[in-house]
Amino acid sequence: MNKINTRAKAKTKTKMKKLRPNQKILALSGGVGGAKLALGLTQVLPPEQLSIVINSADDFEHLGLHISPDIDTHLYALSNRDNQQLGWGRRDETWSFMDSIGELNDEDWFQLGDRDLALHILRTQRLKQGQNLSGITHSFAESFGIKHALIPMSDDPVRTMIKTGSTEDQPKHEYMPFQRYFVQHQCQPVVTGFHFEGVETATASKQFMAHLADPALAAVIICPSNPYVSIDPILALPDVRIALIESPAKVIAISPIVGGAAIKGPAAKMMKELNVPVNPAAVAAHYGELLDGFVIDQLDSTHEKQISSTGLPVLVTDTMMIDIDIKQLLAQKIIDFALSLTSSND
Ligand code: FO1
Repeated sequence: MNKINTRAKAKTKTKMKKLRPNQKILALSGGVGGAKLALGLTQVLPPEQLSIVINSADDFEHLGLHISPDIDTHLYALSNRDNQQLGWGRRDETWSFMDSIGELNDEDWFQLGDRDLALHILRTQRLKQGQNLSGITHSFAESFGIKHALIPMSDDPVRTMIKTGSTEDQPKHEYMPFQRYFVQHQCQPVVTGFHFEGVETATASKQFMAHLADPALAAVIICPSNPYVSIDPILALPDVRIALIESPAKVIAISPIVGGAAIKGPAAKMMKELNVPVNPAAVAAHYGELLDGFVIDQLDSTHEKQISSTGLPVLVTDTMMIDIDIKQLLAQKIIDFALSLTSSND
């Protein structure tokens, strides 16, 4: 090959930066959408290079049990135990416990499967014994053969409360606990705001803050979870937002809104009710100065200009994680995108 061709070839071949062995990545995740990308990331990065921080503000006490839905969704998704139809709970589940709860006319609006029950009972028992959510989650992950660190955002109680507006058939609720909104009322109430009870006095978990302070941290990936009720509780913890802004690590978010809708859950409905345009640009604006890069689906390529004109680099790609290969491919593209943003001497 003559000189010119070699030079031309060199120019076109974009220099793909590889994650150096000592560099680390932290994912911030919430419900189902987040867990899908988290799974893809675990297929691409070894445990020593990827940890996952999970929203714990969906937690609640129910039938005397401490339930941690987003943590459990990740425990199941990352150990191939998840119920792919429901998006939550376990596959091959049975519901004898719930049948008995129904027979006894007690609260059966929140479905607890017989297999799923074990996590809630053991978590409640261990919390009573003085263990914290981080330690309990670590031991569950180990028992399920999960090698990557699953880190609750906080070991202190933080509870997402939904502020609902009043409509003709719905009296004005000041605040409704998240699971009542999401499950009992099937996300029907009109949302006018959010409150993360306890977040001001909570602290981010030790492992979470240690990762944010780690000079080896190269990127923070905000997974495509609901910005309001899955990611904002994490960002609302004291010192988290400032740590992210000051960290040299590149902060990348993936839009959970594709083609004017959320893949799963109430994000789009909430945006409509909050008079926020239901598009990726509005999600990027929601995260604001925190971001170094933003990933949108090719369906929304028309929004690329609007976002990049604010100075925010945009990656347009296929973000519909329909199977494990796409999850893995998307994970790799996001990592490459994050590394492409680091200046050459990083
Ligand atoms: N979601 C539902 O829509 N209905 C349920 O009955 C339900 C039960 C449930 C039990 C355990 C668990 O870990 C999650 C469960 N979820 C249920 C999902 C849960 O409400 C959501 O995953 C999160 O809180 C939102 O991300």
